[in-house]
Amino acid sequence: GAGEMKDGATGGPPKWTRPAPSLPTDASLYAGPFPFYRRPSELGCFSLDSERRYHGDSRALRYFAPPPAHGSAPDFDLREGYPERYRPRDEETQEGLDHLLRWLLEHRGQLEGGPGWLAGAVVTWRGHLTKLLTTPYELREGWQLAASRLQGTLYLSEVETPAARAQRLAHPPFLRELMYMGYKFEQYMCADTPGGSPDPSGEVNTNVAFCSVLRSQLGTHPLLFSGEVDCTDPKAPSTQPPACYVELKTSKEMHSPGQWRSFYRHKLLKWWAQSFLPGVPRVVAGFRDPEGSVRSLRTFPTMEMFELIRADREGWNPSVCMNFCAAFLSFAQSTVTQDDPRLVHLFSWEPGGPVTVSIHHDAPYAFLPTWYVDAVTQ
Ligand code: 0WD
Ligand code: CA
Repeated sequence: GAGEMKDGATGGPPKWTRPAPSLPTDASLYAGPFPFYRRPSELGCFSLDSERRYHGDSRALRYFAPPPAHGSAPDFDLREGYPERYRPRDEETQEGLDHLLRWLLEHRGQLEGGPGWLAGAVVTWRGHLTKLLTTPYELREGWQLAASRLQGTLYLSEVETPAARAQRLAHPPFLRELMYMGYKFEQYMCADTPGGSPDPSGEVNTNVAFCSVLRSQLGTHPLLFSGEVDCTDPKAPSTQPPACYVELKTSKEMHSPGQWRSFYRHKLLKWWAQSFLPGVPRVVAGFRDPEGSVRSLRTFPTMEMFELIRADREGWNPSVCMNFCAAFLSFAQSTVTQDDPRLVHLFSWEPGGPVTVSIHHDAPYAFLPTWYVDAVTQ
């Protein structure tokens, strides 16, 4: 683009310098028709076990086992077992894209889309894309995404911001318990076998994860991403993933229209973005009372969430989310021009400002592991 005129304080001739590239995030700039988004298809999956070891199969997949629909109201004590039966994942271990890269290394020879498909794609976690989708509406938490290009493919890996790290280390005990409660809800709602019954007597170990690997495309950007899936519904109309997957959430019970409004404006946006990306068709929410017991369940079909906020002038719009994400991917693709796994373009965003870029070499920002780089470059 055109340069910016810089007037030297010492006088003399004006110098033309290139403005630092940045991307605005104002929602008003991204209104307009919903962009092309290819129906997500599952390419494969992997599991992480109770010691966070990788397995190239679905052993960690659980089965949706809700209480009978016409029975009595649920009464799931989400605090039960805390803290003695809680095995939280070590969050100091920054895994970056490692598990996804391991899957990719083992499957890159059999990818659909034809030769060269991967070279034109963006590879990342679903959770990173969720943050991009919600950016035009986010007022509190910024993010940083590290980007590197290798053999054409653009890899995006989140970097914990200093503010997020400080917040995590200062987590008050009640927040740790609240995190536990989310996982405990999964234990009340899932069985280990299709048609089995939940067993809430065991440990809650958040090292365990089942991850789906998906292919999609946003606008002109082919995508390969992976996301953690809570469970599959053996009774779903379609048993074909991702249509059989169910996302589980907990939230506070609501009592007034104002509380529902606020829930639709803020939480439902995040739930929609997270499940829409991989094509997970429904979110089942458990609403907990002040004592931490789930007293009611409600299913939110992903494709119906926007209806709940459409009439709200201060609500969110899926088109804005997707158009912004597409604009970010174009911005990243045109910013990262060099193919070099040791070069990192760090995209940073804080609420109220634009996305900015800084350039780094090697540690601590480089995130593509040598075992991966060496294997794909031979
Ligand atoms: O290294 C990193 N910077 C990150 C790693 C950031 C985000 C996620 N991850 C890991 C997760 O642990 C997970 O195994 O990547 C895997 C897949 O992530 P995703 O599906 O892309 O992440 P996201 O959509 O943000 O979260 C999905 C679920 C969460 O469900 P809820 O209902 O809470 O949104 O993954 C779980 C959690 O169940 N999860 C985590 N579990 C343990 N530790 C974490 C975490 N830090 N983050 C998400
Ligand atoms: Ca969940």
